[in-house]
Amino acid sequence: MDFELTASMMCADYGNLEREVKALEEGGIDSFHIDIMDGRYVPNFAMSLNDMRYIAKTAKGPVDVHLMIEHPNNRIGLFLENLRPGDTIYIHPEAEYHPSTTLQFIINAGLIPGIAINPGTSVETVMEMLRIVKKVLVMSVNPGNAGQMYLPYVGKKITRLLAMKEDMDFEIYWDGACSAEKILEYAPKGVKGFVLGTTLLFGKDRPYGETLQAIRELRF
Ligand code: S6P
Ligand code: MG
Repeated sequence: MDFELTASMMCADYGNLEREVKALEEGGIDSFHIDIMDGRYVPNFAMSLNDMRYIAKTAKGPVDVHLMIEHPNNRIGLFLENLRPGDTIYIHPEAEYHPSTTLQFIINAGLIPGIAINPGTSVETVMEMLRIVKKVLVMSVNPGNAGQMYLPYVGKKITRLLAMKEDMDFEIYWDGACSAEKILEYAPKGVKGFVLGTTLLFGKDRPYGETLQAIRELRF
């Protein structure tokens, strides 16, 4: 089955970032998920612009930058100039007055435009942006922290988005509390990728390669 696995790097060992990137790549990760927070849009700080720069430069594969910041439009250039075609930037539409302008900057820079949809954000409020973006990151936890519980009401929204994705030409990615059970349930339905954090990948005393292989070998 064709699905992507992305490592949530805010859950990685910061003391050994280079080793972490290498171990994940050798273990078969498809891409790196970089959570950028400003302490305002969400009540936390995670990775910084410099962390993103370092990982984007060190990694062979693509990076997905998840901006949990107010008014990303004001700062989008800082991210665009440090990324490459094939990399993705997700913004939260409710964090910007004119999110379609920000998305257009991302498109013009040759990167992949995405939106992240909070558990409490409905499909209706982002409908027009679904026509612009290539990726939709569905948050199954409230944004701001790793290690949270899955919010079951998000499942209905994923089902709706799955029914729209062909016509509107976007792919769906899962972010938050991603377990093997969720991959087993949602990969066959058409969710394209899964962000792996503390639930499945990090802090397990198990080599990343083994975990990733076990996920690829899940019996659907
Ligand atoms: C949350 C962030 C996510 C987390 C991820 C961690 O604000 O956007 O990307 O890092 O959810 O995974 P887990 O398995 O610890 O929830
Ligand atoms: Mg994220």
